[in-house]
Amino acid sequence: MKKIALATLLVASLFGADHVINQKGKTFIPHEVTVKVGDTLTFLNSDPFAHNTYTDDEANEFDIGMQASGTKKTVTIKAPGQFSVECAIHPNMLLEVTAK
Ligand SMILES: [Cu+2]
Repeated sequence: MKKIALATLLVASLFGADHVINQKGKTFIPHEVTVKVGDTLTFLNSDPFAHNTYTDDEANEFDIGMQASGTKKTVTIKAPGQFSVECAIHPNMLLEVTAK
């Protein structure tokens, strides 16, 4: 499974753009992003505590789990649409994604 995930990541990095979303002060920076299918979102945690970023969007569903301070996690955009990304720990955090 790890090899498949790595291969997916490599393909995405070859053909899609990466968009870095910082998490700082319990805020996604930027708080909205427009991407293409195949692009990646890299979530950087610049806060001194954990976040748990996820979306319930059916086509692009992901839950990166507990993300420690100072770490990065990357997800790939799989389908077009508009959806919200939230944090399971901090309900006021909101990122609006438009995927084309
Ligand atoms: Cu959070």
